[in-house]
Amino acid sequence: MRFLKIFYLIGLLLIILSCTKTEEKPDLVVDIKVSKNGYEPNVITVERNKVVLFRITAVDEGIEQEPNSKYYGHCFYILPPYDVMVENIKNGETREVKVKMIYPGHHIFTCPYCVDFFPTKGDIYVK
Ligand SMILES: [Cu+2]
Repeated sequence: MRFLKIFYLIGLLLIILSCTKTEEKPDLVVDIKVSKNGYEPNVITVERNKVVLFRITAVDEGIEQEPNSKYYGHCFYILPPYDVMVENIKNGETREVKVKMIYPGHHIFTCPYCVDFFPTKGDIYVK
């Protein structure tokens, strides 16, 4: 019973430590536009451990035309280990997310809604 408690606490701690979304003050702002032509810019280079405020603006409706459809709009999804998702960014809308860039190396961001049809894919290099 006591062992289970310890495992539970370790698990909880790992979840907290691996959380890359943050409420800390941003060190820099990165503005990104997303459309059927992809992300602009689609290559982003940041320094490790900086807090980045990503501001993502959708400039078209994405794969679906109907604003009430499930896959209307675009996403900004940074793949694991970041695993940060901003969904349903509607045409003309700007959404924000703050991420602490704790994992070095090459990471990919994409729009799972429409990446099979449009070049909505980009690279983040954390130095
Ligand atoms: Cu999309």
